[in-house]
Amino acid sequence: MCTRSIKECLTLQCKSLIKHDSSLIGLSVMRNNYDIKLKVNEGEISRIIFNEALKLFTEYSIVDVVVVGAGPSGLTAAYYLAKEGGLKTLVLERNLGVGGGIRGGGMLLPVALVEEEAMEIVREVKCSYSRVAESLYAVNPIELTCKIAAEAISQGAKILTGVYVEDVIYRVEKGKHIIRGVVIQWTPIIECGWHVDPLNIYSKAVIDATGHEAEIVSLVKKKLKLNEISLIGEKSMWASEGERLVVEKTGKLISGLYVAGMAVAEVHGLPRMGPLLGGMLLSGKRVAEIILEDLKRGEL
Ligand code: 48H
Repeated sequence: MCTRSIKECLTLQCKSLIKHDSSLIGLSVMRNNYDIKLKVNEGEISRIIFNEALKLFTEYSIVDVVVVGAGPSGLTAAYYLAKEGGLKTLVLERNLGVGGGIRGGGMLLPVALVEEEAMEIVREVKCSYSRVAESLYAVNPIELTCKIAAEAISQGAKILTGVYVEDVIYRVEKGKHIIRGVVIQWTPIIECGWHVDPLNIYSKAVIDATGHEAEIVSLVKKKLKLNEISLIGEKSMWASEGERLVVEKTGKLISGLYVAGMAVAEVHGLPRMGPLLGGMLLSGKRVAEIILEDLKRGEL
């Protein structure tokens, strides 16, 4: 008489079936892949994290370019700086995720529009799109910004989130101000209002890609009292002019300080354009190109 329970008999039968039926061997292999066996203890997990992070922070405390803001313009700039120039590029973002203001598409509808002129970038990062009007394409802004971020990282750029840029490093040479990096703090420290002294990232160039606020330009103007920097303030909606001018006016403000994306509109008093992305992408690409030219000319 069989002393096994029905459940035990069924389990045994299934096991022998998996063993003998070759069509089920794949299934048995798949089952094994779910069987995680962690070979380190909890303390070792922390030690590895500390070591890896320390390597990153040590290597990236001196870089070629700091990009402040991981919105569409900052991410695109980082992608081209790393890809075209092989520059040591660090993106600093105060939020926990990347994508900036465009993550919410148009009024939280998950769609943004890109003009033909910027579609090369969309195609290069292998983002999906659909043609919606003449020379105009619809994209999912989360897919696009995540793909630009992933490609920027693949090209060697680093992105740190939860890091707030609260000041800049500067020098004065022959009466001219030069920006030489940024002063950083963890965002939660800023948010809870504690006074904790910050740390610094030294760089040849800093890009203000902080969007509507133009935070870096505005703090440079205020703290260093630089009259040559204008901060006119963004104008109301005029989509086509906003898109055209934001790319045209992208560039250097003073030695070491560059501006891209919506921050350009804030600085130069340009119209806004709503959920259009062509201007942001091309502004990011253009600022990378300008920095690479300045480097080649020995101006950085
Ligand atoms: C660290 C900071 C700091 C700081 C800000 O707003 P963004 O998406 O900026 P852009 O210029 O790449 O793109 C603008 C676009 O999203 C947009 O808003 C458009 C097209 N609007 C048109 C319209 O009509 O309204 O990203 C800027 C990023 C954000 O993620 C901020 O969190 C970050 O910069 N940031 N990061 N330190 N001090 N200040």
